[in-house]
Amino acid sequence: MVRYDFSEVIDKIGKATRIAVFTHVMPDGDALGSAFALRGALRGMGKQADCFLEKPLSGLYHFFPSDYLMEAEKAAAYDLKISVDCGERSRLGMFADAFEGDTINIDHHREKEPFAQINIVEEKSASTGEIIYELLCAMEAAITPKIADALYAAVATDTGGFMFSNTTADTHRITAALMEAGADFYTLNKHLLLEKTLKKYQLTALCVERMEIVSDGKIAVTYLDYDTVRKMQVTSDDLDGLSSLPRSIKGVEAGALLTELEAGKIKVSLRSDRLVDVSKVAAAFGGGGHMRASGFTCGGSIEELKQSILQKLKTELDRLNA
Ligand SMILES: [Mn+2]
Repeated sequence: MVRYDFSEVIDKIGKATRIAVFTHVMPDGDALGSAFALRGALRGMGKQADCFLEKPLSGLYHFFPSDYLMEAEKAAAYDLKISVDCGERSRLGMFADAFEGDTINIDHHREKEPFAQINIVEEKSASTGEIIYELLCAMEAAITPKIADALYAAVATDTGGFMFSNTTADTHRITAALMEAGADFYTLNKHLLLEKTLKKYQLTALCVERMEIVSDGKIAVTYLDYDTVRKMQVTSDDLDGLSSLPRSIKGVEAGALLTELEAGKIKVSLRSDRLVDVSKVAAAFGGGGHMRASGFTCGGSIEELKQSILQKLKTELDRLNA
C-alpha cells in the first residue's frame, strides 16, 4: 500500500551512500521502531545507514538493536540525514545542529514549520511507522521479520494497541502485512502493552490510593512526591504510561499526574477524554501540548500545585457546561 508521493525521497536515498537516521529526544516505540526499520531497509539496499540516539536505550525498549551511535560529531559526516517522528528541529536534541545539508523529515505530527529539505508529514497516519512501511513498499525494500517487528512496535505504541481513536482501517491493513512479514506480535504486545513491572503496579496502587476526584467524578488528580520517588527509587522508565491513569477512571473527563523526580521540580501531565482542552490549562502554567495531552514543569509545593490544577480543570469543565 502506497498512498503518499515518495518520489523525491526515493531519488535522494538513491543518490546517497551514507545515511544518518534521527528521531526525537526521549524516543517512544514509534520513534525507535520507525528509525530502526528504516535503517534496516536502507542497509538491505546496500547503504551505509546508522541510527543516532542521545542516550542508551533501557527499560521498555531494550529489545531494539543496541548498535546505534551517540556522538553528535559523527552525525555531520553523513551525506543524507533523515529525521523520523520528530515534530520540530529542537526535538532532535543534541543532533539538531547536525541536521543540515541534504535532509528528509518523515513524521505524522502537526508541524508548525517543516524543518527539512523534503518533508513527508502525514497527520492522517496514526504512527510514523505506517508512513515508513509505505515508503519501504514504494522503494520495493525487503521487509525482513526484524524490520516487521520494529514497525509493529511503532504502530502498536502510537495506537495504544490499536485502541486509540487515531487507529484506521489502513493501520490494520499495514499491521496485517507486518504479521505476514513475520512480526512477532505476541511477544511485542506482551512486552509493550500487557505486562508491567511489579514496581509499576506498586506505583499505580499508590497513585490510585492518593487520587483526588472532584466535579461529580469528572476530574481526577494524583501525584508522586519526591519522598516516594526517593524511597521507591523511581526512574522515568517506571512512569511510562502512568500519566493516563487518572483519565482512565470511568467517568473522568480530565486528569493530571504530578511527579517530582527531582526535589522541587514538579512535572505535570494532563490528559483529557473528549471534552476538556487541557492544552489551555497547560498554557496557563507556561506549558504546551495537544487538546487531549499536554503538560508543563514547575517548582513549588505539590499540594498547592494540585489544588490550583484542580481549580483550572474545573474552570475549563464549567466553561463547557455553561
Ligand atoms: Mn509517533
